[in-house]
Amino acid sequence: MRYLKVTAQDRTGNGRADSVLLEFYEQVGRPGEDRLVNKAFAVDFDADGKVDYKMGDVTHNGKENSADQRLLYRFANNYLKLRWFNRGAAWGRYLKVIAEDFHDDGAPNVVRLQLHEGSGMTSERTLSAWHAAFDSNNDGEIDASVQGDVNHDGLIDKADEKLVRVLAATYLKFRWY
Ligand SMILES: [Ca+2]
Ligand SMILES: [Ca+2]
Ligand SMILES: [Ca+2]
Ligand SMILES: [Ca+2]
Repeated sequence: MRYLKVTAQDRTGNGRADSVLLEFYEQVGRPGEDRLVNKAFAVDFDADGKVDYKMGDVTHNGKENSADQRLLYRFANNYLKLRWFNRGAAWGRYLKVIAEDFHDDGAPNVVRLQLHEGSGMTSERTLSAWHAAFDSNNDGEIDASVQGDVNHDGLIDKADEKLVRVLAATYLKFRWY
């Protein structure tokens, strides 16, 4: 099974995340033995919510080009809106993204976004919140979602739904499943 781990940090201590690290993992063997296969990162130097620098081959085809840059930019900018980051250089808070293919036809039907806090990737105890987006008819477009307060602003509204859908849709374009 493959999954993406996303960790953001507020290294400058201004209360907003300034870096987003994407780690693409493959689950092999026992929990904790997962293999890190690919990495990408984005930096928002001035913490204005718009990524200023980014690097990584998020489509995993061995080439880094404008498609990677565009996807990474979209994903990281939207991730910043979650406000799920670590103060300083800590790693306890992260998002785990998994796509599942119910029909086993190569096209995922659900993208799960699981917010964790604490150590241990597989432990249910570290799960803090989850959201999910669905592509029920296999056309590659998200058509439904289930979410809570995704952007942590105290409200559950259209903005949360939009955020889950764009993160899930972008994740599907990473083709990490
Ligand atoms: Ca910026
Ligand atoms: Ca690429
Ligand atoms: Ca669909
Ligand atoms: Ca909200």
